[in-house]
Amino acid sequence: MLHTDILDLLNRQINKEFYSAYLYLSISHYFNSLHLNGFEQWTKNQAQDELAHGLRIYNYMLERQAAISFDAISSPDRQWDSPIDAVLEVYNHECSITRSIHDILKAAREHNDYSTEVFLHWFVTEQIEEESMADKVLQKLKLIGDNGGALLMLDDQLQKTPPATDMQAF
Ligand code: OFO
Repeated sequence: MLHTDILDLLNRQINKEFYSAYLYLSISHYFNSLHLNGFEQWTKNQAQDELAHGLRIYNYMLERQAAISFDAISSPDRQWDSPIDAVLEVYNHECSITRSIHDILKAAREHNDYSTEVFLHWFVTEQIEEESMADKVLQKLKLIGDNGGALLMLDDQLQKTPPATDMQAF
């Protein structure tokens, strides 16, 4: 039986993961409007990954016979001033998700919930990757500045990024 603190945090995390999917999809839509199809594909793949993250927690909670709540998912922004602003939002968002995962891990430790602690290890590792990828794109955009040709080259590179694989587990 999950402690009520853990139950609440995991339910909130499902909501955050689905919000993340919404956010990535909204950013993907923004990139579509700019005809930056590599950025569009990258963020669409990320949206799929986020759905898989939410489902991963959902399945864990089912296994633990925990009560699952389905709270409303907030609307993400729909417009950004520039590609760099959109990617900065991705990066900041991933950092906030990392903090959120760490908070659940901390609570699991406080309540001696070893199962949840082990379950969360996958997410801790995943967040390193998510932050790092967003940061790499962000740093490249900073270097690119107003150089349209270089932006198209990065777009092309992102087009070749392999699709999300997390979803395959479900
Ligand atoms: Fe679920 O990792 Fe991004 O937000």
